[in-house]
Amino acid sequence: MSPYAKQTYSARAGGFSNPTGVQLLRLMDEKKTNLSIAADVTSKVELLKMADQLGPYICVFKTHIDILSDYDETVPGALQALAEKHHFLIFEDRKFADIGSTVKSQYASGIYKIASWSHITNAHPIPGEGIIQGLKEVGLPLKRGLLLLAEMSSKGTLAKGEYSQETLRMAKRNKDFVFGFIGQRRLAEEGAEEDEDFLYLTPGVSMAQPGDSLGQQYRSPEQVILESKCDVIIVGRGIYGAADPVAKAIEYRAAGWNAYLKRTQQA
Ligand code: 5BU
Repeated sequence: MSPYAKQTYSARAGGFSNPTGVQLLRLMDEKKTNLSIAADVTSKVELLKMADQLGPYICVFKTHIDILSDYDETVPGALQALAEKHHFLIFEDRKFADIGSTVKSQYASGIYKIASWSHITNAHPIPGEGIIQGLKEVGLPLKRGLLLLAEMSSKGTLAKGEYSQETLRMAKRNKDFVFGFIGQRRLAEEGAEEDEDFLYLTPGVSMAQPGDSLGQQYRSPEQVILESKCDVIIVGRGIYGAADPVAKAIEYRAAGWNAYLKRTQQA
């Protein structure tokens, strides 16, 4: 097994240089949760209500801020206050994918000014390493952290094989800013043992459905944490689409946490 997957989250914190990565690893053990909610709602009242109600059970609150129909500049401040109240990190799932110079402006400026409020964001490695450099120039002075999209959960994704391998190599060269991946399994360089630790955050998680009608593919918390050795389960409709989202969040949190306990207790 991966040498890192056997260790507790907080024990792994020492191997990370990015401050957001360190903070996330510690808070997961403190709060006993590896659950992230994908808060894909289109109204700010619903978004903030979700952050307040589910905040106690999650480590990361994942947003798509550009789907809000009624976004205004009070939203980031309100989200940050809830992040402090409930002790979670905010992850704007922006999926940057342009040249370094452009993503710098997209991250710092525009209506959303993502870097000013989101602890974590992510980027496709498709443009090459300049995308990391551009985002880093904005994010690192603010102590932000970046995830690279190594793999996707959707059917037919092109992010696989050598693409994912090169993504891992890019991350290794940028550990000051890149602390992990969006992916479906832990990665090691082909033919080699894993020699550097990263966090793996994994969407495409449901305990009820195998997928949706638009290519999403789901796996269970056990498959993600125990079999694929990922670290954080990201759940959207499985929680906020339920009749009682708080009760569902408690269920997913327990499933994710128990899988983690089993994994770390394995010899
Ligand atoms: P769902 O309702 O649990 O299917 O939502 C999944 C969320 O994760 C949604 O916000 C997607 O944008 C996001 N996602 C994903 O589903 N698969 C991926 O590979 C990546 C992000 Br990257």
